[in-house]
Amino acid sequence: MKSFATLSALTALVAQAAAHYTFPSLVVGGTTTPAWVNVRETNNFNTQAPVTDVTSPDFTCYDTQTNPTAETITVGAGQQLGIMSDGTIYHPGVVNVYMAKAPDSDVSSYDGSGTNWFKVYQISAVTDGGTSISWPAQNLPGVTFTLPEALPSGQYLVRMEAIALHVAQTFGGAQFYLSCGQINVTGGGSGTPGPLVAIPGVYTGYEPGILININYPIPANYTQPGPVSFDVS
Ligand SMILES: *[C@@H]1O[C@H](CO)[C@@H](O)[C@H](O)[C@H]1NC(C)=O
Ligand SMILES: *[C@@H]1O[C@H](CO)[C@@H](O)[C@H](O)[C@H]1NC(C)=O
Ligand SMILES: [Cu+2]
Repeated sequence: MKSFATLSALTALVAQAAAHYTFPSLVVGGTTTPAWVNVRETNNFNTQAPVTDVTSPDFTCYDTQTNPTAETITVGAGQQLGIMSDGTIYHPGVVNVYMAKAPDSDVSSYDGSGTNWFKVYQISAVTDGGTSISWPAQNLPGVTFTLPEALPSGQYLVRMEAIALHVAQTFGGAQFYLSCGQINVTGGGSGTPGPLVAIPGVYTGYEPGILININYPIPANYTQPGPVSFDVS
């Protein structure tokens, strides 16, 4: 009896580990950085458990217990930046990447507070009026995007957010897998990034793209959570 219970617990753990993920690495100049060097170590670094409360202090960078120190890596504006998981983005859902410029220009001492965040990249759902819905981010190992050329030079937090929607039909059911990297943007432009939001604050949890039954009825359309991306033009 006892060993059966232990085995069940173990099986559940393994299934959970396979299903969850973290985002511990960046990709700069084609090289993937080691885990938790340029990304702040998150509370779930060994459980991979998601954040489900969009108002929690952990919704910013999920690092309230790890007290992390990360190194800042330099990337040119207009260059590609990747953010990699420790497996794949296993669950159906969508991705947002936000950035925030360190107010005192030193990102290592910036906790991400304030209305400083703007979106730079997203991967949404593909819908066709209710016959099917698909999730282009699902099963990707990570994401890669181009840093806007108009981005002013300086130090930024880069926050990866993968929203898993497989049990999002009840409030608090959406699972947020997130982490923050530290980058030093060089050769930047003179754009004014925006619209700016605070994190937490950007979502209530009641958005149609967060509180959603993705299975039935098949959603006819999908509204990506958060502001529009910073216009790179
Ligand atoms: C950011 O890049 C500038 C320009 O190359 C450099 O002078 C500075 O030391 C870098 N800062 C960090 C924290 O990497
Ligand atoms: C689909 O569009 C309607 C009308 O704009 C909107 O009310 C609804 O919230 C959208 N559904 C989703 C899942 O975004
Ligand atoms: Cu999972």
